[in-house]
Amino acid sequence: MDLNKSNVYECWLNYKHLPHNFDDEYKRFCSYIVAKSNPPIINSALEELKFAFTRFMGRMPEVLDSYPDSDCILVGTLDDAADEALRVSRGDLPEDGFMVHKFERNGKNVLAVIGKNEKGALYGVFHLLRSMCCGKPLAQVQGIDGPRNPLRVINHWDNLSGDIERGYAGKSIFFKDNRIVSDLSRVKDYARLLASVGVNGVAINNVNVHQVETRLITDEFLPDVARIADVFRQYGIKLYLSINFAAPVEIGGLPTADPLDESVKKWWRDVADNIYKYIPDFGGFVVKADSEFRPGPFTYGRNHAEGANMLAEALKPHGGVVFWRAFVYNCQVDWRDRSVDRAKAAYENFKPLDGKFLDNVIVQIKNGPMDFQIREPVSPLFGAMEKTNVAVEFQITQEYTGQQKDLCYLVTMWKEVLDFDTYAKGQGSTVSKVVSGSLFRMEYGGVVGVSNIGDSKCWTGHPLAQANLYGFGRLGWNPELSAQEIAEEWVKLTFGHDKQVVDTIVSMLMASRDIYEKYTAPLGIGWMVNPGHHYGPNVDGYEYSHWGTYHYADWKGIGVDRTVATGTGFTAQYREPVASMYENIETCPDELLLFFHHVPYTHKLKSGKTVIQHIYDTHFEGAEEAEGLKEKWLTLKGKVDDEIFDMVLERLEMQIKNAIEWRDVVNTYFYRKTGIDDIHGRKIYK
Ligand code: GCV
Repeated sequence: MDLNKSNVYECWLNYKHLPHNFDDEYKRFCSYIVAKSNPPIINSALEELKFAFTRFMGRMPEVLDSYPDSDCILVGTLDDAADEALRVSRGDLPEDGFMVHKFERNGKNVLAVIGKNEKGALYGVFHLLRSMCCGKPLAQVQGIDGPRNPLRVINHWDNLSGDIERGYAGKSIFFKDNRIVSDLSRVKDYARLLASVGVNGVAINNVNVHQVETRLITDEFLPDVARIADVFRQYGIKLYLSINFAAPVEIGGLPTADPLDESVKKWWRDVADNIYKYIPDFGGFVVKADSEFRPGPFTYGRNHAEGANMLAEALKPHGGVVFWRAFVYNCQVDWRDRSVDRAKAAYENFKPLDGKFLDNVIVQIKNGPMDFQIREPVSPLFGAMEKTNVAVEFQITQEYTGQQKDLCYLVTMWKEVLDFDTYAKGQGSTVSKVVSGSLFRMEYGGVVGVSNIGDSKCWTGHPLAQANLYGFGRLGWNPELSAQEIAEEWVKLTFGHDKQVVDTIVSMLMASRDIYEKYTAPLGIGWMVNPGHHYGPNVDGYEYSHWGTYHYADWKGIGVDRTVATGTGFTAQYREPVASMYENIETCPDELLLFFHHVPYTHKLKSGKTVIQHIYDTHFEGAEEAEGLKEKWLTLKGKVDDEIFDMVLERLEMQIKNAIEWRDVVNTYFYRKTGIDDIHGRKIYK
C-alpha cells in the first residue's frame, strides 16, 4: 500500500475527501472487514478497502475470516454468503453484478457487499467506496446493481516503440523501445482506475499494427504480454490484442492471408491455441482491416464477414471474441467526386453483411459516420444491424477535440449518442439499447473507448481530462447516468466537497464541449484542422491530398449536401422519422445543418441568425468563453491541490491562445470568402 503518491496521480481514487455524513453513516463499518475467501479478485477488493479505510480512519482496518464482535463490512461472492440471511439468489443478480445490504447479526451491523461472482464483489466495493466518498446516504447505496453493457473495453493505440498514435499524455505505460516494460506497477495502478469504473477489457496495442507489433502474437512476446494480462486479471479485466490481418504472410511464411484458405485458417487456429496457453482468459482480437492502408479481406475478393469469421472460428473454442472495426472507407477517394461520400462508407460496407457474422464477432462502430469530430450525427449503422453484435467506439483521447490542451468534457457528447433514437424497432430504440444487446437480443456488445492515458504524471496530460476516462467507464456501466451526475461524482472524488469547488469545476466541464465547438468548426461541418497532427485551425486542411476540402465552401455557400433529393443520399441510411428530419432543411437541427445541407451564407438558422453571422458570433463567444474558463479556475486558487491548480492553469492558457487563433483564422477566412460584414461592426479581418 503506497500512501505517498501525488494527488494528481491518484485521480479519483485518493480517498482523501470525506463528506459531512461520513461519521454518522459509515464510520462504524470501517474498522473490520470480513472475507471468507480470498481469491485474486476479491483480494484486490480487500486491498482497496484497506487502502481507503486507512485513509479515512488513519489506521489500517483488520481483515478477518469470521465475524468480530463489532460492526463490520462483509465482502464476498454469493457462495461466501450462503449462510447469511440475505434473501438473494443467483438469479436476482445481474451478470457481474452485486448487492449491497445491511443486516443485523448478534446485535451488530453487517454491511454486506456480495457479488454474483468475484468481479461483482470488486465492482460492489468500488460502488460502496464511491458512494461513501460522494456522501450518498447508506439507504440509497443499498440494493442491486450491475453493468448494462456486457463489454466495456479500452483500446490503446500504443506502439511497441512507446509512442502512442493520437496520444496526448506522454508515452505508453506498456511498451518502450520495442519491448514490454519490466516494471508493471503503473499498469496495476491503471487497472485499479479502470476496474473502479467497471471497465472489463483492454486492448493494449494500436489498431494500426506495424511490423513489430505483428509479432505480439508469437512466442517472442507472449510471455511478456501474459505478464500484463496477469496484472489486469486481478482486476477483472481481460486483455485483447490488435492483430494484423496480413500476419500469415508477414510472419507466418504463407503465400496468402485469404480468409477462406485452409492453411490460413489453420495458421490462425494455431496462433489462438498458443495465445491461450499463455493467457487462459485472453479476450480476443481487435481488427482494423481494409482501412487507411491496412490489409484486409478485400485483397482476396472476400468481404468483412468472411475475414472476421475466420478469426472468430479460431478464438471460439477458447471463448474469445473478435472486435471488427467498421471504420472502413476509401481514404484516397477523390473528394471532388460528389457521388462518393465517406459518411456512407461504413453502412455500405456492413449493412449488407448483417446476419453473416458469427456470434462471437462484434462490429465496432465509431459514434459518428466520419471520424470523432466535435459534432457529427450518430452513425446510421447502429439502427441497421439487427442480427449482429455491435459496440460503439468513442474516442476518449482528444484527437479532434483539443488534444488534452483544450478542456473538452466528452461525456455530454457520448450521452447524446447513447440516447439517440434509431427507431430500429419503433420509438425508443436508442443506441444504448442497440449496443447493450437488449434491443435485438444479442449476446455481446457494449462500449469501446480509445484511451487518453499515457505516462504523464496525471495520466491524461490535462488533469481535468481524467473526467473523460472516469466518465467513459461510468456511462458504459450505466448509460442512464447524466453527464452532470458523472461530472459531480468525479469532482467530489477528486477534489472534495467544497461547494464552490464542486460548482465551479462541474460548470467548467459541462460548458466545455460547447465552448470548444464554438471556436472550431461550425454547424456540424467538422475538420478545419491542420492535416496530420490535427491540432489548430486550417480551414481548407484536407488529409489525403492538397486539393480537397471537407466543407465545400465557396464565395456563395458552405456545407455538404447529403440529401437524397440533391446530394449524396446519405440521409436515406437513417430510418424514419430521422431520415426525413435530416433531409428536410426546415427540420434539420441547426447544429448539424452543414453536415447535411449546402446553404448560402445568408441562410437563416432557427436561431434567427444567418449562417455567416453565426460563424462570426460563435467564434467571438468561444474565444471569450475560453478566457472565462481561466477566470473561473483562478477563483479556486488555494482551494484545490496546488500542483493540479498549476497544471490546469497552464493548459487553460494554451487553450486561450488556441481559441484566439481559431477565431481569427476562421472568421478571416469566411470574411474574405464572402465579403459580408459583421452586423455588430466588429473587425473580423486579422
Ligand atoms: C488509429 C483516425 C486517426 C488515426 C486512427 C484512425 C482509426 O483516422 O487519425 O490515427 O488510426 O482514425 O480510427 O483507425
